Amino acid sequence: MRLVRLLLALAATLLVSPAFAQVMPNGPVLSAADLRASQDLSGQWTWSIDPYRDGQAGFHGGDVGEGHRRFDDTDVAGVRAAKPLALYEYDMDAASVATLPSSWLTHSAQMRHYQGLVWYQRRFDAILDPGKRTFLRFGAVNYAAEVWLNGTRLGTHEGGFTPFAFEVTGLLREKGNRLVVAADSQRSDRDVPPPVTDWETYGGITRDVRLHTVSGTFVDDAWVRMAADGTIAASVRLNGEDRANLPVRLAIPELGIIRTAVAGATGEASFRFASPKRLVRWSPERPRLYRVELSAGDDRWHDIVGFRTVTLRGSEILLNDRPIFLRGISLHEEELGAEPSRMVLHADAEKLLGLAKEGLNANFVRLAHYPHGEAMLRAADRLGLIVWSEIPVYWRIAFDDPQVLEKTRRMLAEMILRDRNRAAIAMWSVGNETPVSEARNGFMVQLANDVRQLDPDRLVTAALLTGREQRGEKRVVTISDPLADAVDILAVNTYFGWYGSDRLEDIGSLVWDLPENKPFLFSEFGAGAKFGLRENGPSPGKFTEDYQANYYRATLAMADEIPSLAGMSPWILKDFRSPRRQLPGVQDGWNRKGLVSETGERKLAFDVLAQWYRSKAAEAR
Ligand code: GCB
Repeated sequence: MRLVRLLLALAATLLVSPAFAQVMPNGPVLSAADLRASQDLSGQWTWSIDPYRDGQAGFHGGDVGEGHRRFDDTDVAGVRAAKPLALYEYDMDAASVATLPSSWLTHSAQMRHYQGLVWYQRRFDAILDPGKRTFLRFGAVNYAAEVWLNGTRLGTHEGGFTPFAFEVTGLLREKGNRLVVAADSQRSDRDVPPPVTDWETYGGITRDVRLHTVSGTFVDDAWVRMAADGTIAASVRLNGEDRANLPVRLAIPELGIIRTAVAGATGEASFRFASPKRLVRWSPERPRLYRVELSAGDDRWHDIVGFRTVTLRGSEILLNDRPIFLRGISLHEEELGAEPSRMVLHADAEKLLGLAKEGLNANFVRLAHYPHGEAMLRAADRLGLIVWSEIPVYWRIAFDDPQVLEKTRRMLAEMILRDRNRAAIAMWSVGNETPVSEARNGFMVQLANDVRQLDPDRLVTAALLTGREQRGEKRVVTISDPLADAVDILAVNTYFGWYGSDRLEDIGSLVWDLPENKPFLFSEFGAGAKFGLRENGPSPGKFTEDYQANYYRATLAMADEIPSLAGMSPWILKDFRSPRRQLPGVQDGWNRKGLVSETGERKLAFDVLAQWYRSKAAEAR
């Protein structure tokens, strides 16, 4: 028995030890894939629902090519013309057409609330390039995907917000390739996020699908950054048979930098050098970006990268060695408009982030509650917004299941590997409001350790849990979460005056008792308001713009009294779809805590926060 206990204890230490093997993406990384030349497979796809999932197995069995298997490379109309008795109960070539990427929610009225399996098919021609390798990369498929090309199964991916790729060299033909994707939005309590969240599940192929043709050996993973000590560093991993001992050249033309390193036996090369004097560091005021180029063999890679440091000094966050107060706002990945479809293209991202930056005087965004698309991260880099990026470890997930931990670690790695060249990102969050238990603590500490391994120059955070206690006359709020020890930045969501029975006039007297050695953020606070619902008078009711504005005034007054407060990201920029919010005439399927409505009209509280941020910005100058 003692031995068993000992072994269990050992297993537990291994589980949270940083030395424990990193979980990595299953396929290639394809860093900065969005800047590589590619064949864009966006556009017209056919789709077909499959609520009973029999398109996967096919229940007729029997003759090859007959039945239900929607991934088969079969010209159904052709076979039926030649064999009138052949039985098919699908024809992907003749199915309805939709323009991707986009969630299926807007494909037709019937799809608005569909959850389950949908088949998608894209036919395309390809240029075959002997000697080169081709990868099929998906920006995101929500929630799970299984993929076939010309009848060959390429594999699966789980997790609705991170990219994945398959090598398809040798599987393509010049004409009429048939790419089939089974996209399944159904989640169980073993999935991440769990089935119930406070946002819309936008099922489907929600980000770009592209074919990348690269040379036999190519730059797969390239991490270029300014390290915390101010030096410039790059870590490169080549993929391909000729990778060993291959020279890798790094250039930053605008800075006159050219360096060469030779890859080791497994294709890894690294660079580290002092930052040149004339380098302009990235900041919200001056979001300077540089083109960074790598070449290895025949491969040419580039990314557009900013250089800055993010460090801590006690309870202060330092950007480029200077304290910064994070004037933030949270947002979901949902475009402005009455019928969003999680189709956040560059213009949509710029509109949303422009509202934050220009409208609110923000310098920070919390991209909740999952990794947003590359368009959003690129826009944050360009516009100068510091980013909190997170994985959908939300509320209660199956913390005691090792397989859930494994897939969550993979999601975390996929997020970090995709985005670690984005200067905008200052911190990775490992979760939101997860209820404390032994299993959860170990799970979350493992994630925090993974972040430190994959990206030691950034900060780790999570939205933690608070507790409240009466100490004499004082009503005290504390952080009642053991995860506080494992993160660099303490953050909590607070809704006093919205949820619970506190009156707005009382929240100013709450005392926050916080550890002084770490910065503290309000990762959320907010109140619902329906745009246009006004109630002047001494005590406006909930869901009025007036109540929301008063709530912001009271919460900001409380914030003014917290010395270690290093920033905030109130909840939320824009009203967002949430199926659990159904108060008729007020919510109608929307979480109304936006500072603007779903179509962008500003509520009163927008100006309250904008003014407060304006004075914060003035103080900092
Ligand atoms: C929270 C959650 C967020 C919800 C929000 C709300 O604490 O983190 O996802 O949408 O509260 O509106 O209740």
